[in-house]
Amino acid sequence: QENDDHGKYKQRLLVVANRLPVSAIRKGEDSWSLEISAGGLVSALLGVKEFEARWIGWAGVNVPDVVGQKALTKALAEKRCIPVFLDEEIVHQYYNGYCNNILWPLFHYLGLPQEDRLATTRSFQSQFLAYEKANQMFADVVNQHYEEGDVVWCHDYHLMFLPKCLKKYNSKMKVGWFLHTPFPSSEIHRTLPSRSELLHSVLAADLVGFHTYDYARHFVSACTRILGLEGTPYGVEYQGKLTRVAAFPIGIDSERFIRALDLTQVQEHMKELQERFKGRKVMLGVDRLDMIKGIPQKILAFEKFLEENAYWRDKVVLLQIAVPTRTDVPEYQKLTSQVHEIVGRINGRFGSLTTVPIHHLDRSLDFHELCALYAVTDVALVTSLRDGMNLVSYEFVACQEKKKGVLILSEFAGAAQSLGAGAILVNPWNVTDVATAIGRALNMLPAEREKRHKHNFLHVKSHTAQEWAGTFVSELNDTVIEAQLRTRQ
Ligand code: ADQ
Repeated sequence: QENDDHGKYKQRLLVVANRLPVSAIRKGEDSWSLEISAGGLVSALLGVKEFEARWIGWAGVNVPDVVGQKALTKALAEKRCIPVFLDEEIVHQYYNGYCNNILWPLFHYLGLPQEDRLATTRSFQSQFLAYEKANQMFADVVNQHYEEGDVVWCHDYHLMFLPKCLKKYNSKMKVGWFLHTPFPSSEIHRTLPSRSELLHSVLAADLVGFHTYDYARHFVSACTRILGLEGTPYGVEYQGKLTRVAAFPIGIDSERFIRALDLTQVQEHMKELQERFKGRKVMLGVDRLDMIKGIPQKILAFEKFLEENAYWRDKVVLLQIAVPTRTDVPEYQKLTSQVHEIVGRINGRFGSLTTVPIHHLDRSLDFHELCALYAVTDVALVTSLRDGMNLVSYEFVACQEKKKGVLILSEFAGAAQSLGAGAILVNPWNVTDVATAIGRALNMLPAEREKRHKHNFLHVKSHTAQEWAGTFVSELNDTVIEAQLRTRQ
């Protein structure tokens, strides 16, 4: 076990998430290459120095043979990662099915997929059983590696069943659960056939966390209305104890972005971009290609803006970077072609032989390219139809200390609660509203831009990912101590 700077043992933190923070590529029968994927959660936990963190999760690959599993387990151990092996059928039913086809759209208020609503209803039961089974497999691995005093932090909608499985193994285990998506209104949650099972299981945790106070309130009211339990300002009374429910808004590792702007590679990318788009204002969208991000709505609003503002047609460009995800799901394939079609039409309508108004890229950018792009942008457009928080808006603000560009932000992103005062808030479903906001942002005077940027920059700088993770874990420790004191009284 590790010591901290004062020679004290560091508390162990088991972070349980569907995916490990590494991608594994098989090189031979018993050899693997691993690449760390730098997500928000990874950098958040890297910054938490007072705990010794280990990750438990699925490596994203099917490894049917024992030799391969042993070799991968060994390779991952060096990165402090512990794998959960899921076979193809479980992945299909649990991950693609229950998680991505049912919980994801429902938690974002999009309902069940339109075309196969009946098919989904029919396959619901088997997918839910696979979900329970997968969660039990995660619990088995956690239990094998758990040591007394460890803190177990479960993440996201994939693992709502986990707290209950863990507490069955050991009621003294300190268990926290955090949701990265919105928790919808209880009227929406009520439509889920497995609504009660999921709530009961999450309530088995000691601490339940959300990005915003609204999501926490929705959760408590679902417990009150669906399970008939008593909600208090601190949480929910459940089986003789209080399950603490609270908001823990995530942040980013802002210093990493700020520092990157001084790197030579980033400066070079910036120069190239400035040269390329000289004389034009740059508008930017960076999203995973997902229906919750409102990409078609954003592009249609930009079209409306160009339609009504002939003056701007050759003076502004929209760069939309959309990294494809869940590419094997038909709904996502449809979204990709829909976006391509709209972009093609608008470029045909407003482009010339030498320029087009929209540059759309279907790929991921590396960190340095991304920072350069954020830094040269005049107006960032985040038009999520729903979004737990939205870190892109934070990253943009962190990179704008020089330019003081404007953020147009959906009122349905969790980030609207923290960056709302500095951003122009919009309803992404209303293209006229977004088109008007684009005009306002492009014409905004420097003094107003500066004032708005300052507000958001202070927030992004002071509410970091590291602080988020540290606060959650210490609150979990405190919650358990308080509960023990209460039982002793
Ligand atoms: P996501 O839905 O993935 O996260 P977001 O919070 O915006 O959404 O984070 C996306 C991350 O991916 C950002 O760090 C961004 O830089 C990166 N990214 C996106 N497109 C990219 C591209 N084309 N190239 C390179 N990088 C790209 C979920 C929830 C969010 C919540 C987070 C964290 O849906 O609401 O904010 O988890 O809790």
